[in-house]
Amino acid sequence: MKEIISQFISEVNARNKNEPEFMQAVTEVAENVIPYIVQNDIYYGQNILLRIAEPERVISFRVAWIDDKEEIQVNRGYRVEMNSAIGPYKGGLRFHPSVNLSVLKFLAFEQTFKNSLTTLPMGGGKGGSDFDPKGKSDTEIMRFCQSFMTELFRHIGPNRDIPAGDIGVGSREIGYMFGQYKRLKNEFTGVLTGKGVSWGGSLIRPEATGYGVVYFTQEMLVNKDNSLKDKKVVISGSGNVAQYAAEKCLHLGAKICTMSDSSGYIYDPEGINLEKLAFIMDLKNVKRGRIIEYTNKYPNSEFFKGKKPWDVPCQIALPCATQNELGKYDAQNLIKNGCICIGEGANMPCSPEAIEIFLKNKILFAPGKASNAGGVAVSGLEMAQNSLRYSWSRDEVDKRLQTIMKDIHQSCISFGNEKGFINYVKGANIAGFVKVADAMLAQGVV
Ligand code: NDP
Ligand code: 2IT
Repeated sequence: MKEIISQFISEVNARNKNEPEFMQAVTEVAENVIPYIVQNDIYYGQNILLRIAEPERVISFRVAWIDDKEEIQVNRGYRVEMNSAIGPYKGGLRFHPSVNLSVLKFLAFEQTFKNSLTTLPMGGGKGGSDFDPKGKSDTEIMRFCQSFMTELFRHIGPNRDIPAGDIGVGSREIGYMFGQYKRLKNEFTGVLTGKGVSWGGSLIRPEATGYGVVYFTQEMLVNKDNSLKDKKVVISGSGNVAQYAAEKCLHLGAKICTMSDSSGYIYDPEGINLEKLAFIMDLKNVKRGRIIEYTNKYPNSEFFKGKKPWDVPCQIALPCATQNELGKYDAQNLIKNGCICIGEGANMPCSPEAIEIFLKNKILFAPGKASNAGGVAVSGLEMAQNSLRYSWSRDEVDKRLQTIMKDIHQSCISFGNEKGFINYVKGANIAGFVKVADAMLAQGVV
């Protein structure tokens, strides 16, 4: 079996040289899915995973725009249309200087499996730009978004490809891009999700990823007759996912010890309560400041420059910032300090070595494609509401989100039960694969 897997990895690697993040994502899936394919005749000999690992289409384009000093800037824009077997391409846009094809292909590949897990009819895609929104004025952001959409608009559509937010893309950027799409097409359609509620957005979409991570984490704990109540939680990030993960943890009676940004993390020994979280939300979403400013407002807290929060003792860890932010030594530290459960809010935040340690130690570990699927799931519900030309209440959307997270948890159990230990990585990979593979087989050689 090892040989079949390594042959497959070499073949994919030969076509995708210098794409380490993409290969990391493909390798993890291959290790779980290839043994399943070998045991199941309908998939065997169809090169089905090889087909899934090849994007249906990759679009790359120039984004020229004028900054506030009237200088011309050039960035690169992308859309990776990975898989449309079960629905139109769906996935976020990331604006960050680290964006390249390897990063977007890993995200689009993960998205294909994640979207399949949601039970909703969405294919996989991802896009973005190496544009750095940090320090840019509001008008610079608007000009960039307009220029980006001036090319992207011809590749997307409500039945073709429906982007949304990701790192560096929130409601402000979605607004500017939606406005430009509407001008270019002269059509008001649900072409993006994460829209404002008064112009086609869904209630709960801003909260959905963070809430979903916590619903999934709670499910894992309940399955072990445990809960989040009174647990110490360490969170990385202080953006959209981290903020609402923190909020839901507080609703469920947990204590939040840390949050972070790319400069370092803050530790509050008294816990970050709802009032302090409101300060962080205002700091990050309105003032667009840095997390260190928390320590000026709350002097009992401490800032650890350039550090990640994984050496802070906790029972639950929720990495909600970015890929590969939690490595082997962090995993060892977490376990040593009493951590029993990890829920990935970000996409691929734990390195393969860290995951191996969690699984070896039989720690509850939720991979992002399962635990952070709540965001895209509510995007799917936003698309459904747009098609109906109708809006559901907050409570209705939240209930549907909870049901979807429970269903994903159940799918992971169905495919990942190893003599009582739930291997959520294996469960999510196989469950996500089956639906996409079945659709592709039914549709001929595609
Ligand atoms: P935001 O842009 O709102 O926040 C990102 C946070 O992560 C910020 O605190 C940012 O710090 C930090 N961060 C970003 N890059 C790095 C880095 N290279 N090193 C350290 N810290 C970093 O993004 P989101 O909260 O939306 O996304 C966070 C993660 O969740 C991503 O992995 C994303 O793919 C994933 N995700 C998002 C979903 C969504 O609906 N938004 C859905 C599912 C997954 P700083 O401000 O200093 O850059
Ligand atoms: O990684 C993700 O699932 C997202 N950034 C959300 C995608 C979406 O289409 O809502």
